[in-house]
Amino acid sequence: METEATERKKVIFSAIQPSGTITLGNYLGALKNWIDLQDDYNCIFALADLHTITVRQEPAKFRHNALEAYALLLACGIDIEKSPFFIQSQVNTHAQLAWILNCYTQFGELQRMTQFKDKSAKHADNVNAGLFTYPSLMAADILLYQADLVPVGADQKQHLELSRNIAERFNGIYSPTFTVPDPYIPKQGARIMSLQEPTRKMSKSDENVNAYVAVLDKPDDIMRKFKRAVTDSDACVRRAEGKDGVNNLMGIYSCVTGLTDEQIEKEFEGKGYGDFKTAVGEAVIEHLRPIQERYADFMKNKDYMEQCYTESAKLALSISSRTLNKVMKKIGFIPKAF
Ligand code: ATP
Ligand code: LTN
Repeated sequence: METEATERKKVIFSAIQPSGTITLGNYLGALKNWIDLQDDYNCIFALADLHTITVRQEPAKFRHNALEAYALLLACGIDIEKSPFFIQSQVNTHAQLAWILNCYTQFGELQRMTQFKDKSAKHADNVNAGLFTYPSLMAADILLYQADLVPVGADQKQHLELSRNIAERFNGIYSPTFTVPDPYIPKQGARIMSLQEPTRKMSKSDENVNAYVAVLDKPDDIMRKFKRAVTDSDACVRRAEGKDGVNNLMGIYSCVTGLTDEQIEKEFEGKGYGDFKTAVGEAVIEHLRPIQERYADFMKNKDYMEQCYTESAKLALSISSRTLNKVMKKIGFIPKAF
């Protein structure tokens, strides 16, 4: 066996669906962390577009959303020299391993997934088998790269737990094949709430556009949404139980300025919510400005993007094929002779 001179960096895998516009919640809660992880880990990122068709998509819009999400993630700071960032549907091993893992996943396990229950209630007219087996595709995404850690939000924890169970089951039936992934909990985990109903998370599928800020929203719209944000009648900028709206605005302000709660409370001592909301709006606009500019540049340079996702897909295919071949051999499929 070869001994490695330097300790191997841990592998991180994560993905996001191109299912619509990317919100400030997605950015501060997930994407910003991805960017910060790139130096310390071997990161592999993907646009999980196969997952997206569990909900019916209009082809032109779907294509646009995927390209927009790809450009935006590059603009946020994914550096493909460090971290391959590919499009899931372009790497065939994902759908192949997902089928195999479906045969090592129990019906009852999938039935217990809360996201399946929620989404099937929401899209009652299209409760397709893909929506049901979505977690085994997610397990395939992760296990193909032998990921040690997976940064996920609270809503995806149950799916990650299932990925671990599938990996352990397969390893137990055959022999160690998959790394069993752990969730990665960021040091500073931001959970951004709706600007209109601050007890609910900010979500891009909210029917009320004032409830979320999209990373690509125009400055005027961002300011308008913050000015309309729901607060309380206490009229004092401080973090306290029950002040969900203000707590959320403080959280957002802290994420984009790096200020602590105490510093924020001090800055707005004796000032009203009007001043505070304007300051939050301005800080968010300034934080997003360079991202929006880079996004516009990438969208003008589609050839460059094509090069990025193609190179990344080639690399992803070569890494993931090693795992898939191992799996197929263990199960007893006849090896390909071509
Ligand atoms: P949907 O409205 O379709 O549920 P969403 O906006 O909630 O979409 P997802 O695509 O489910 O977003 O999530 C993408 C990533 O962003 C996940 O890692 C998720 O945990 C994170 N995320 C989503 N919303 C928030 C939020 N409000 N605060 C922090 N992180 C979030
Ligand atoms: N299901 C996730 C996106 C996703 C993912 C993954 C996240 C697909 N495959 C693998 C982490 C690891 C979502 O909807 N947020």
